[in-house]
Formats: sequence, structure tokens, C-alpha cells
Amino acid sequence: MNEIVGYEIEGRVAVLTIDNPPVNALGHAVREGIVTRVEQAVADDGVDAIVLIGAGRTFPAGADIREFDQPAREPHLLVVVDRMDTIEKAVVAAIHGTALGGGLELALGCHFRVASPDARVGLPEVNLGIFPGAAGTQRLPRVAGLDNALEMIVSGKPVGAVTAHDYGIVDAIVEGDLRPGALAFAQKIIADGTPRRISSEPRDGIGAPEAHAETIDRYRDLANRRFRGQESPHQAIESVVDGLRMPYDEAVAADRVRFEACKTSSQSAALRYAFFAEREAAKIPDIGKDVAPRAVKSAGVIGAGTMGRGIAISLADSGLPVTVVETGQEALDAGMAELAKLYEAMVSRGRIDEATKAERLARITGAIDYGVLGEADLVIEAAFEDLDVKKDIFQTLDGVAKPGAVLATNTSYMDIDAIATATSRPRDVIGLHYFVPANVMRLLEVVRGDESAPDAIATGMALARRTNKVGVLAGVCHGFIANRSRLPLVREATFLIEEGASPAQVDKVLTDLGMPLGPLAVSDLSGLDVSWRMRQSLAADRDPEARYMHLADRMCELGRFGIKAGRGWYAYEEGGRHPQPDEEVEAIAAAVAGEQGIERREISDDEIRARCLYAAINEGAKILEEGVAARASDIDVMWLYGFGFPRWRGGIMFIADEIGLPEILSQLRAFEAVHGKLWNPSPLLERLAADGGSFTR
Ligand code: 3H9
Repeated sequence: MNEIVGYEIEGRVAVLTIDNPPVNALGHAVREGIVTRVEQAVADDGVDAIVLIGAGRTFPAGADIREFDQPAREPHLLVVVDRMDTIEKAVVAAIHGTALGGGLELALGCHFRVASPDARVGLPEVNLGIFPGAAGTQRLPRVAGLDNALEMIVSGKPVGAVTAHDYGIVDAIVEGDLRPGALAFAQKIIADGTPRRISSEPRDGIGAPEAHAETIDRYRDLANRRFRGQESPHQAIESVVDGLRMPYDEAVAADRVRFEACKTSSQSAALRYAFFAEREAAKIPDIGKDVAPRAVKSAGVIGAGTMGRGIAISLADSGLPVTVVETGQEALDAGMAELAKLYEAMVSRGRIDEATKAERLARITGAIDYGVLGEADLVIEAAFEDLDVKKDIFQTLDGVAKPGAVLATNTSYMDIDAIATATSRPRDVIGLHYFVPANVMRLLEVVRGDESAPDAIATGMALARRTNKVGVLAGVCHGFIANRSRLPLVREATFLIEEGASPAQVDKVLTDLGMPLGPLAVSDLSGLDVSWRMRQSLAADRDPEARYMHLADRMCELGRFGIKAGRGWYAYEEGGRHPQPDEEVEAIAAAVAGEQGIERREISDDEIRARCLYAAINEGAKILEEGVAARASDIDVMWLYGFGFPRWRGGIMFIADEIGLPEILSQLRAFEAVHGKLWNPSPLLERLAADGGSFTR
């Protein structure tokens, strides 16, 4: 018997329990099991109604995404869902956990739905580059109304049980145990003779598309804004619109064609890759589940500057009491005032209410004495990027922190091992590299020093989860994974300007790739002086034979630090943030090119794309080869969450595999011939290209 779907009789109700941990995904065996059990119940004279429920933590959370790369196997989920329409006995879906995607579609096929109060239901398929492919786009509008259905389908966001009840998706919310509650519901249906509700039947009030033009346009706008460059939300809308103009069967048939095209698209492949990459990143090869993170009940932050404030907010928002330490009262007062302003802004934008602000703000206290950090389980240093300053801080910290406290530095490129030597407890020292603004950006680069203890690293990863961030492990090197792999892109962007491209042209090529901002606009935003200082600190180790960023230096020498100076790669109106092309930049670039003997020329968009992207890919390969990243997909997760790289492109390493490593290698060699040793191909890339290997597959 098929135990993946259990079968029990309670009174005159058959209870079908789907048991496929961890999330009861609707893989082939489950679909087959449901069909078998449903037919068993249909044939069973002792059964008047059927309850479909999930074992463990959830009702099915969707189709099995891992099966998407394989040929489809019967019975298709749509067939399972449609079968419910013709069953004469009432079928009740009992939902707990998350009924998502195919899980909700299965529930929509059932005649009734009940849910636990904390259940969530949704159609998140657009996030995977597809749309609900088992008639969700046809059934949900009939059940929940067109507007609510489009909201759920296009945004991909789930709703809670109460909203689902308001929308008519859920017929009843069951307080207490779900199973007996669902049984009681089914028994009442039998007793009352309540007619079955078939969600594929036409519903009154849903007219032709023309009657809903304004609503449909609103969701097309939403799709454009929220999923720039992504196809699946548009296909989802077309599918819903088909349902308005065609009978159910015809619309579903049209869906099949559209769904297959989405499923086999490169966007869907990239989005599914991103889904699993993100989950893989949480697993550290040599730190198993047996390594418990250290308990963190309170935290300290050193520095009340931009980073320190963002970190303090992120910690406080997760419920942790935080002490922020500054060097003097004035700096502390100024930092705390700015911090309060950030919370104020969240209230005025409607993100949180006054009471939440007060509660969170009350968790943050300020001090100018390191002694207060003696209580903290975790201390994050967010001081000035200067190795000596950081070493001093860690030495002081060593004297006050309690045994077992995790001592973290937020440095974005410095040597964690050198910082750890300032303490008597290098095992407790890790890097926690936040991205600006630290309370908003979801990436947390957890840096492992030579001596970092496994449970200190596990604590960093657990902190990421607790603060709703995506923690990714990196080894020690200059810039770690994220910044190190992005630097070559920025480098090439500035070289291209020296050679004749304009900042706007370079930025446009990269925003056309789907990046939210071009690299030069980003530099203007964060300040050109930041990387200038970094270049200065590395001057002694500079390779004289490698091409250098003379133009970027010159921009800083001329005070063009970006937005804060009113000019950088672009010009800005007084106090403005909107970049305007600036002819002066062209003149500066021409002058620097002249000094360097560079002949300026027209540069094609293709060259810009290849130079920026392939430089980053080559660096990614080196990072991988050195073991700084555990896997290529970790590099991609960093780009997705640290730099807003379009998820539907997967990431730079995924793109490299899509293009093909031999092609990348031949381009690297061509660029090396013209631009010199910065383009030395990574030996790993050379090997993989020769062996037909790949980074991510
Ligand atoms: C769909 O339904 C298409 C249909 O419309 C049409 C079909 C014709 N498949 O996230 P977690 C794994 S598309 C396979 O860490 P949480 C996951 O990889 C689908 N595996 O837990 C992980 O494995 P591992 C629409 C899946 O508690 C483990 O389960 N549905 C699937 O933080 C635990 O996952 C979705 O898009 C799956 N569908 O979050 C929902 N889901 O332990 C996708 C999870 O080896 N899933 N796994 O790393 C989620 O959003 C979250 O997993 C969920 C739980 C909220 C359910």
C-alpha cells in the first residue's frame, strides 16, 4: 500500500494524510498516492466524505521543484486537481503550515477548505519563473474574486488564514487541533447535505476582460515595478485573462502551452537555482547540525556611525537588547539621535507604528564605557576601517568581554586573523560583514578566520536567520567574497570610461542586465573616496605591471566624491540625488587617457557587458579555487542579496555556466592580450573549460 498518502476511516469520513517530509511537496509518488487513495475512498461504500490533510509541519508547500528538470510523469497535478470536480463525495482540504503553489491548487480543487489560524496560503510560482500551472489562475479568481486573486498570483505573496477566510478561500478557521476540527466540518457537511462547491464552474460577477481593464492594468504595472525584466508575472496575468474570456477547459489547455514555455525558460532555471542556492548557503560543509550556536541574549555594537546604527537596529528589531558604545558623549549623542530619526522615518513611511518604534528603540542603550559590554553575548565592532584602530578595540574588548562571547568585526575587507591576534581568544573572533543600510540589506557575510571556532561561526549564521538575513560563509581574503568579486566589475567600468565610454552608457548596459543601479551611480551614492582610501592603503603592495585605476584617483583628487560632493561620475543639482551627465567627466577621462597613452574609441555595449561581467566571473573563479567560497552558488547568493543582482539571472557564476566556460575563457584571453595581466584567467576556470565542467551544475 502507498504509505506516502495514509488512509484512515473516522465515522463515515476517509482521512487521507500526505506524508512526504519536509514540506509534503507534490512529487510524482505523492500525486500517485493521492489518486490511489481518492479512488479508494470513492469506491468505499462506508465513506461519505474525504478529508485531505498533511502530516508534519505543513499542507503541501507546492509541486516538487526538484522534478522540474525531469520529464513530466503522470498523473499530472492538474489531473489530480480536476479529478476532484467529478467526485460525488465532498472533499475537504485541511490546511496547516503553508499551502503554497500546487498545494493551494490542490486545496482549490477540493470542495471545501478549513485551516488552522496560523496557516498561510499562497501562489508563489512567479518567484520561480513560472505561474500556477495546475489551474490556480483559473480557480482562484472564481473563489476569491479577480482582484484578490491577481494580488496573490502576481505578487506571489501568501496570505494568512484570516485573510484567506475573508477572500472566501477558506470556509472555516479551526481553532485547536486541525484533524478533529476538519472531521467535524466534514461530518456537518454530510449531515446538512451541503452541496459540493466546484471551483472550476463559472462564477457570477466575473465578466469579460474588458470589464476589468483597469484592474488588469494595475497588476501589469505591479509586475513591471516589482519584477523588472521578469516574464512569469506577465504570463500569470495572461493566464488569468484567458480565464475571463474562455471556458475553464479551454483556458486550462492554453495554460499548458504557456506553462511549459515558462518552465523551460532560462529565467525559471535561474530562479529555481537561486531558490536552492539560498538554502545551500545555510549549510556549512564541516559544521553540521550537531554544532549548536552559542546563546545570544544581548548584544553590543561598537560605533554609532552609519554601519553601527544599522546593525543596532537590525539586532533590536529581532528582539535583542543592544548596547551601542562610542568613543565620546558627543559622538554617542549624535549617533543615537540619528538612530531615533531612522525609526521616525520608518513610522512616517508606515512601516511600523509608534508603539513598535518605542518598543524597539527602548532596546537600544548608549554608553561610552567598554565595561558595559561585559554582559553582551555578542559584540559587533563597526568602527573606522583602520587595522590599528580595530586591533586596539579588540584588545580592549578582550579585557572586558565575558568568556564565550562572540567578538565580531564588521570590516568589509580587512584581515580578520590579524584582528583576532589582538585578543587572547581568536576562536571567538569572526567577521560579520553587513551591507549598507545594515537594517535593510539582507546579506550577511559571515567570515571565518583561521582560528574561528565552529560554534562561533554557527552563531553568526544563526544571527542571520534570527535577523531575517541570508547568511553566507566566506573565508579571509581582501574584500572577502562579495566585494572582492564585484571590484573587477567596478574596475572595468572605470577603465571603459578612460577608453571612451560615458558613465551613462556603462551604467545603462548593466541596468539593462537587470541590476537596480549601474556601478558608477552606486559609486556616486556610496562615495568615491571609500575605494580611494582602500587603494591608498594597498599602494605598497600594488603590482606595477597591472593596469591601475588612475581615472578613479583623479576624480577624487578633484573632489568628485559623488552625491555628497554634488559631483562624481555624474553631476547633481544642489542637494539633489538625480544623476545628470557631466561633460567635465569626459574631459577628465580624456586627459587621464592622454597621460596613460590610451587611445579613446567608440565602445560597444557588448564589450561593456563582457568586460564588466567576465572580470567578475574570473575573480569569482579565483575565490572559489582558493576556497574562500565553499561553492559557486554562495558567490551568486551574495550578488543576489548584497548587490540586488536580478534573481532571474541566477548570479554571475550561473551566467558563466549558461554562456559556457570555453567561451568565457576565450574572451578572457582576448582581453588579457589587450589589457594585460589583470585578465589572467583563473586556473580553475581553465580546467573546467577544458574538461567540460561547470561552476554550478
Ligand atoms: C508549484 O507548485 C507549481 C504548480 O503551480 C504547478 C505544477 C504543475 N519542492 O525553505 P526551507 C525543500 S511550484 C522541493 O528551508 P522553511 C527545501 O529545499 C512550487 N523541495 O524551510 C529544503 O530542503 P533542504 C510552489 C522543497 O521552513 C526543505 O524543503 N511552492 C520545496 O524555511 C525545507 O525548506 C513554493 O514555491 C518544494 N516545493 O520554509 C514554495 N519547498 O532541507 C517553496 C521546500 O534539503 N518553499 N523544499 O535544504 C518555500 O517557500 C519554503 O520551503 C517553505 C518552508 C515556506 C515551504
